[in-house]
Amino acid sequence: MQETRTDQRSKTQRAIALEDKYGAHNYHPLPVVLDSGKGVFVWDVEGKRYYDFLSAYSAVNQGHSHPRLVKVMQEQAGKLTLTSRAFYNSLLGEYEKFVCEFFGYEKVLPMNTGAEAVETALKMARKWGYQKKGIPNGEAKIIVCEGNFHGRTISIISASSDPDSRGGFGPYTPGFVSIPYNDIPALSKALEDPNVCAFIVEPIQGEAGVFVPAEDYISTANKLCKAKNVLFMADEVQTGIARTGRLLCSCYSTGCDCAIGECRNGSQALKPDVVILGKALSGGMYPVSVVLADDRIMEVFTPGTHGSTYGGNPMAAALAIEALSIVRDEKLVENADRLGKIFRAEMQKLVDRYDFVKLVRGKGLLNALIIEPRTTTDGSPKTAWELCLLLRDNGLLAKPTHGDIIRFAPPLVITEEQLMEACNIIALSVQQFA
Ligand code: IF1
Repeated sequence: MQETRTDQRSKTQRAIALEDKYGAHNYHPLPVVLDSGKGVFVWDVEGKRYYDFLSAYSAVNQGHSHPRLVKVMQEQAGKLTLTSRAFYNSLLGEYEKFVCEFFGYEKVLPMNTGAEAVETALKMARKWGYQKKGIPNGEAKIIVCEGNFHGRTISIISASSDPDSRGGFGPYTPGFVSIPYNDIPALSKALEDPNVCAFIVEPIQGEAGVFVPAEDYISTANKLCKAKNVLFMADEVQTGIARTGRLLCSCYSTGCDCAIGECRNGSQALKPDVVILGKALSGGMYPVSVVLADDRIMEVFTPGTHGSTYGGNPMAAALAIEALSIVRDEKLVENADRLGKIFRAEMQKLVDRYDFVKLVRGKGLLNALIIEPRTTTDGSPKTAWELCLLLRDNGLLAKPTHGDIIRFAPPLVITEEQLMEACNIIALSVQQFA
C-alpha cells in the first residue's frame, strides 16, 4: 500500500517525540529526521533529499557511506574488532606507521573521541613540563584561548569560556590560563610564566563561528612558544584532514604544500609540537582520534600511565588507514581548496546584494555566513535558525550558531556542479528570508 503524506509526517513526529521523551535534552536539533546518506546527500524518513552542509561537524569529509569505508568496515567486522591493548594486534602497528608518515610525526597515541585525544594531549603536556622542562610538580599551566571548543570533559570545559559549556559543572580543573584568541601580545605576556608547559589552539575557531585568525597568527604563536620552550599544540579535530584546503590547517603556517596528502614539505621548525585529530580520521564510520608528536615528547608516556579499552583497536586502524587513503586518492585537499574559493565568491555575491548578509569567512570548505538577526513587523524573530529552516525546506542542511552565524561545511567529495546547485539553494533561501 502506498504510504500517504500523513504516514510520512507521523514518522518524523514519532522520531522527534521519542528523542524528546527518552533522551536527555542536551541538544536542540533542527527538526529533520535523517534515515540514510550517500556521498554529499542525506535523506529523511519522508524520503526527502538534502545536501549535507554540516558533514557531522566535519567528520564525514569523505562523504556518507563511502564504498571503500563500508567494505573495510564489513570485512574487519567479521575478522577482528577489539583485542584491547593487553595484546598486540596485526593492524595497529601498520596503522601507526601509516598515520605517522602521513602527517610527518615520529609517534602516535591512538584514542577514540576528540575530547579524549585533547585530554591525552593535556596530560602529555603536563608530564612533559615536569620531566623535561623542570616545572615544579603540580605547578604546570596550559594556555588556552577564549572562545575555544576542545570537547566536553570536566578538564576541557575548565578551559572553556562558554557559559553553556562550563556553567554548573564546577569545581573546575586548575592550571589553565585563558587569553584572547588572535592576540599575540597576550600570548607573549602569558608565556613569561616559566611554569607554562603548553599552548593549545584551534587554527580556526569552529564553535566561535568559523573565526579565522590573522594570516601569521599561528606561525607567530608557534615561534613564540618554541622560544620559551613551551609545547605548541594544534587542535585540528575539526580543521584537519583536508577540511580547510590543506591536509592540516597548520600547513598554511608551515608553508607545507600538502595537496597530494603528504605533510612533509613545510618548515619542520614550524610544525606544531603536538597535533590532535579526530572526526574525519574514520570518515564518519566510528570514533577514531589520535595525538601526534615526536619521541622527545611522547616518551613521557610509559606502560600504565595512559590508555583506553578501544583506543587503537583493529577496526579503528583499518578504517583510519582507508579514510586517509581516500583523502589522498580523491585529492580532497585540492578539491576543498578549489571549491572553497568558488563557494566564498558565490556567498560574497549575497553579501554584496543583501544588507542583512554581513560577511562570509572561512578556509577551504569550512565557511560561515554571518547575518544580521531581525524581527519582522509582526514581531516574529528572523535569526540564523529561521534561515536554516528555509534552507532545510529547500533541500540543504546547515546548523546555526550564536543566532547570527551559519556554518557551511559539505563533504569534501562534493563536485563543482553540486556545489553550484547548493549555492543556488542558499541564494534562493536568502532571497525568501529577505
Ligand atoms: C557536539 C562545535 C564543531 C572540536 C575541536 C575537539 C572536539 C571538537 C576543535 C571534541 C568537537 C564538536 C562536537 C559537537 C559540536 C562540535 C562543534 F560547534 F561545538 F564547535 F564541530 F564545530 N576539538 N566539536 O570541534 O571532539 O569529543 O566531540 O569527538 O555535538 O558537541 P568530540
